[in-house]
Amino acid sequence: MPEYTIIYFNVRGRCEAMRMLLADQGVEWKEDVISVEAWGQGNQKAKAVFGQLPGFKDGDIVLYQSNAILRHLARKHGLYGKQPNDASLIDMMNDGVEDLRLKYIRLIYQNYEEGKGTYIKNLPDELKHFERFLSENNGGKGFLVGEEISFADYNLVDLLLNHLVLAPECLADFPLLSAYVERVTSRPKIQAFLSSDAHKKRPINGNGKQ
Ligand code: 6SG
Repeated sequence: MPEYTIIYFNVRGRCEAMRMLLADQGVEWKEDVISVEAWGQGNQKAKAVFGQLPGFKDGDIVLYQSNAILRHLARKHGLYGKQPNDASLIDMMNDGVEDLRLKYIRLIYQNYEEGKGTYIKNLPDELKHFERFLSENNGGKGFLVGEEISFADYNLVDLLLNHLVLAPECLADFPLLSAYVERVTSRPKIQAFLSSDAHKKRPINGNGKQ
């Protein structure tokens, strides 16, 4: 019996990074899929701490807030760095990923048609920060922080994969980020997850835009 349950809509959205993390760690989980109709009835929303999903059940606790869930899993599965300052650097990078994710979500849900061109034009100014930070750790040949994968890596790679759908050429001028996405997504368990129906058949976003 899997001890973990993801409670979310049938989208990749704010849960695909945690799914990649769990798959890569060889951990099983259950999906409690909430339909738009069920959500509209309001009971689930009333139960959720901030009236939103995802929720995440781990034994006796139910957590909300996707980044708190990622951090919870990182603490439990050793994905929060090894050296004294690693956790702080990993937090910093994850906050940077969240800032870009919010811009992406705003584009997708609020401004897709009018905003897409400008968003793509400005994307290099967002991505360059990640490219530079990556270059400073082992010449960009490893992970964001330290020598092992962290929850921020899963979160960044998931967001970059979404951007490669939005703008297939967006990493062309970022050799380190391109190689990093390739390296992380070719980890055998991630590759298996990404080629499964559980990933491929789940829409990226809730409104059909991508
Ligand atoms: C939406 O914003 O999925 N939660 C979303 N929407 C429903 O009533 N800071 C936290 C976090 O990091 C943000 C949570 C997030 O966890 S995520 C939520 O709960 C609400 O507010 C994006 C997502 N979208 C899928 C969904 C939302 C709108 C359209 C499709 C559910 C299906 C249709 C309407 C509601 Fe729907």
